[in-house]
Amino acid sequence: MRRRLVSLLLLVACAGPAFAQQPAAPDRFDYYLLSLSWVPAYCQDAAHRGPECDRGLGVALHGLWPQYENGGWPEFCRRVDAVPAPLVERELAFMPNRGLVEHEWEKHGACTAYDAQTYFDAADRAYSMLRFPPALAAPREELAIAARDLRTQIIAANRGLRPDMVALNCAGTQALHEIRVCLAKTLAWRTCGANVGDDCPDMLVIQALRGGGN
Ligand code: U2P
Repeated sequence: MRRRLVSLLLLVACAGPAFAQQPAAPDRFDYYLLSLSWVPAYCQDAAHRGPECDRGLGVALHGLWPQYENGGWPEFCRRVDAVPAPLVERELAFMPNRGLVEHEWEKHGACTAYDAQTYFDAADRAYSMLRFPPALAAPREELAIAARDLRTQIIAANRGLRPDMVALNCAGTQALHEIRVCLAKTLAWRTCGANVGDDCPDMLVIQALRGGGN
């Protein structure tokens, strides 16, 4: 009896807080976080340098992430087949490289009830709904901008989008890394849930585009 109680307590302790990232049954989530990368910021980091850094990408699709209302997200919810090659090629119009397409499907897409085609159709649609403001059009030089002003520009460029639906992510630096937008399962923009917010300083920098631009 005593041993059973100890096992039970261990089980509860290992389960961790409610917002921990953990495998879960697919389609048990509340909303999506659409994550868009500012590619020049990633390419600044030697660890991320790859051929995608010569594609002149600005805002690229990082992923469409299932989220929990109270914070956190499920990940790697089920085993999935590889993304069909033609679909990977199609996604390169939105995403920086093949590895990311596969990774996002395995980690986040697997937590939807969709197959890869339907998941990426949804991700592409969510990406295509957004318009990008002048600050992100094609900066040829590094641009310093107040986070508040960038947010205002993003809202102004997208009718119906509100400040509490958008989070600016600087990955612990001064530089814009990601713009994240919250969406309902229907893909309509919605207010973000817990623990989704800005992590940028008041003044941030937007790194210059290299090459062509998008
Ligand atoms: O933010 C750093 C990395 O954590 C993962 N992340 C973050 C927020 C969230 O809501 N969901 C989530 O998965 C991302 O990991 P990735 O998909 O790149 O493996 C994000 O890059």
